[in-house]
Parts: sequence; C-alpha cells; structure tokens
Amino acid sequence: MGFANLRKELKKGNTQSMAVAWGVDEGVLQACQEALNEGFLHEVVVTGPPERIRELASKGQIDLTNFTLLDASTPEEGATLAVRQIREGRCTLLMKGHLNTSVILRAVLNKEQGIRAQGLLSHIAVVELPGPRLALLTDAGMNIKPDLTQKFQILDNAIQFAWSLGLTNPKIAALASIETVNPQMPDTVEAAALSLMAKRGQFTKPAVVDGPLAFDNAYSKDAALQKGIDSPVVGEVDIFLVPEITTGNVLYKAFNYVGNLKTAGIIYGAACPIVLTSRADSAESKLNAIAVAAKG
Ligand code: COD
Repeated sequence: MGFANLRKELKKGNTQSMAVAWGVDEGVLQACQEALNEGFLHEVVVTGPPERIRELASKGQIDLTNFTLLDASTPEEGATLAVRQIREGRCTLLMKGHLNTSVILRAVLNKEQGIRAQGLLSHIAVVELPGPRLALLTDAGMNIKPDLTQKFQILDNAIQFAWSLGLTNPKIAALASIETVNPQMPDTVEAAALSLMAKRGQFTKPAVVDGPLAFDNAYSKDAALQKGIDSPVVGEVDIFLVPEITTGNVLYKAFNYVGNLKTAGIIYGAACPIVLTSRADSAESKLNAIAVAAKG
C-alpha cells in the first residue's frame, strides 16, 4: 500500500479536526484544503495573523469556509494557542505551519500547557518504497542522540504506529555500519540488545527486530545473501531504526531528493500525532503527512 491507498482508506470515515500552528503559509493552507476536500478532515483551526492568512488564501484560491482563524502575533504564541486546541479537546491533530520545528516542539513539551503523554516523543518518517509499500524511518527529527532506553521508546512508538498503519508484526532493521557486534561501536551493541528485547516480547506489540545491520544488507536481500547474512528482516524492512538524528535526517532527505521517493513526517507519542512538514515539501507531501497523522 502506498500513500494514495492510505488516503483512499481514510476517506471511509476517519474525519478529524486539526489545529495548525502559525499557518502563515500558502502550501500548508492548500494541503489543509485538499484534506478537507478528500474528506479526512472536517475542520481546520489556524493560528496566526488573520489578515495575512486571508491574503494567502485568496492568492492561492483557498476556500476558508471550514477554517477557523485564531489571532496570534508571534510563532511562539501561535504554537501555544494551537497546542491549547488539543489540550481543550477542540482538535484531534496538530500541524506545524511556517515556524521552526523547535518552537512547536517546545510548546508541545511545555510542562504546564503542553500535550506530553507518558512516554518519549519521537519523529517518524513514512517513506513510499518501490512496490509501492510504506516503510518507517525513525528518529530523523527529534531525539538528537538517544541512549538505549530512549532507542527502546523510539522503536516502541514506531512499532505502535506501524500497527495502526496496518503494518502488522513489523520487521525492523536496527541500523549500524556493520553486521557484527563490536564493543568499540556502541551502536552495534545497542542494536543487538534491541533485537533480543524484541525476541523476549518486551515491546508493546509484537515485532521482529534484527540488528546490527548496515543499510545495504537491510534494504537488499541480494546484498545480504552475497554477504551470507541470514536474517528474517532483510529486503522486507518495515521500520529502519537509526542510531542518531544526523544519520536519520540524511537518510530521510536522500530518500526524498536522490531517490525521488515520497515521504511524510510526524511526531508520535504526544496526546495526538503532530504533522511536521517543511516549506520545500510539495503540496502532495504535506497532504500525505496529514493523512499519515490522521491514521495514527
Ligand atoms: N519526549 C518527551 N519529553 C521530552 C523529549 C522527548 N523527546 N525531549 C525533551 N523532553 C522533555 C524533557 O524531559 C524536559 O522535561 C523538557 O522536555 C525540556 O527538555 P530539554 O531541556 O531537553 O528541551 P529543549 O527545549 O532544550 O529541547 C527539546 C527539543 C525537542 C526542542 C530538542 O531536543 C531539539 O531541538 N531537537 C531537534 C529538533 C530539530 O531541530 N529537528 C529538526 C530536524 S528536522
């Protein structure tokens, strides 16, 4: 299943309301309009200067009938106001508009006014691989240098999200740069530990984890066979777990820019999924990210 099928499935009745933090961006408004048209959102609440938002909407011929505009004069205020819509139960999804990722994440994490749940929040990228089929990559955007406890939580979030996307019993590659455990390379040791934790049923839902695996042998069955690697996940990976943010971010952008693959990004683990897009993303990519969040 690719993004197109995911969106078709959502049309069957999963309608949600979404708050957009500092939605002062024509592309974001356009994606919201598309999601309303496709039927998986029924209302959009946008924070920011209303006049500016109306101007952008008129420029992009966006019909604001199902939009509610809430006045905010700075991105920080816009982020806090959008987060409040979730806290107060007015909206079920949150989306980042035209503001820095760290501004919305700080509003989400705020102890008094935020929407943290019990566990760790993490970034999950969804990538449409050839097939087409959807696979996840984590954490390419939030946790900078996770330790083993945090990697466990990042992976647990992705496993739960995979199940809600319909990827049951997900196959996971805990990535490193080699396949053997080398005590000098802590990422390989931690990947092996995660693999055993899955075998012992320590994650919230069933999953098959193997690691350490280098990306070539995780992605390509042929590469793994040539190297004599016998693994239940190679060539069929549903979740790529990276050891830290830089590896994840580079891989995510390489999928997108070099591989021309469709991608979508969300933050998972808060009171609701948070849609994260960047300005350079296409309208379709923004729409796909809203769909992915609505499915979570
Ligand atoms: N999940 C749950 N709680 C968290 C998390 C998390 N992932 N991260 C921090 N917290 C909690 C802490 O326990 C603490 O209580 C509070 O939030 C503040 O923690 P700090 O001091 O670490 O928070 P900040 O504000 O310095 O940093 C949090 C960010 C998420 C902003 C930071 O980790 C960050 O900038 N990450 C990278 C985001 C980014 O730039 N992504 C762009 C790449 S696409």
